[in-house]
Amino acid sequence: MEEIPKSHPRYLSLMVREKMSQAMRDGLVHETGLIAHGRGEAFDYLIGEETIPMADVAEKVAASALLCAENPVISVNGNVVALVGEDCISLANSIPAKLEVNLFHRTDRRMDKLIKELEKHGAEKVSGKKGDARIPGLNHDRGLCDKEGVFSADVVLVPLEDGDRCQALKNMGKKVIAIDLNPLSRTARTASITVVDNVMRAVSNIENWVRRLRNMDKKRLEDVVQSWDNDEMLEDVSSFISKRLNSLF
Ligand code: PTJ
Repeated sequence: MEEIPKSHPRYLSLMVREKMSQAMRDGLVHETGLIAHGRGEAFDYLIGEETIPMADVAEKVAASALLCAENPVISVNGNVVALVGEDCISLANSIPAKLEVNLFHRTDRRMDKLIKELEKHGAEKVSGKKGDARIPGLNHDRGLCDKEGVFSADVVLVPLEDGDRCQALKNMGKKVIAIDLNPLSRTARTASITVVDNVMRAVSNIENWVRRLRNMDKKRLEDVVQSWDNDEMLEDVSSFISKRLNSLF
């Protein structure tokens, strides 16, 4: 890795970029994943690089939905494994939920590498390799998933999803929780619950909520999920960003 002086004002962000570019050289992250990361950085800048109140509430609702689920699955791709693979394993264990690798740019080689990477960090069972089911309406490889994993899930957490797959999963009747820093993306607008936060903060914060809510009455958790208005939250995020920008100039 390139030497980055700790005194650099953007030290953390530069370290994350180094991590992503190394993960690309290792074959975990697809090269276009770096572009997606840059877009994420830009939106993170706009919200102030911290978990905003609307995201914290969405993380609470996401935790409630995951705790109420019969068959929850966390679907991960290259960027997510590179940035927060360990956090995803920890969250999956705490719910408990299944972990599945689903790729936009799917090759056997990347599937193997990503599954191995998660296993190296302690994941016991990672699905996705079989690809014995297909999400209806998605002809491309990104429609492939495991019958016992994403295909049969009732609630799917998809950090960094693409809009088409998010819609297709919803068409299957699933509750989709997306983590996406871009509140304008199709994914953000399509998901049942959108967390407008960086996966590097969001996944561990969802787990904090899981721990806090674990013993709450299931009916109350279901009420929290039922009363969630995703469109209203997205409007609040957009006015938060406008006000923040106006206050800076
Ligand atoms: O590993 P693969 O083959 O599945 O490919 C993954 C990528 C990311 C390349 C693929 O899913 C893709 O092209 O994604 P998009 O459509 O560019 O969407 C990425 C979205 O994630 C954008 O809306 C970004 O703003 C957002 N994003 C990027 N980094 C983060 C993020 N959201 C939360 N946290 C981040 N760190």
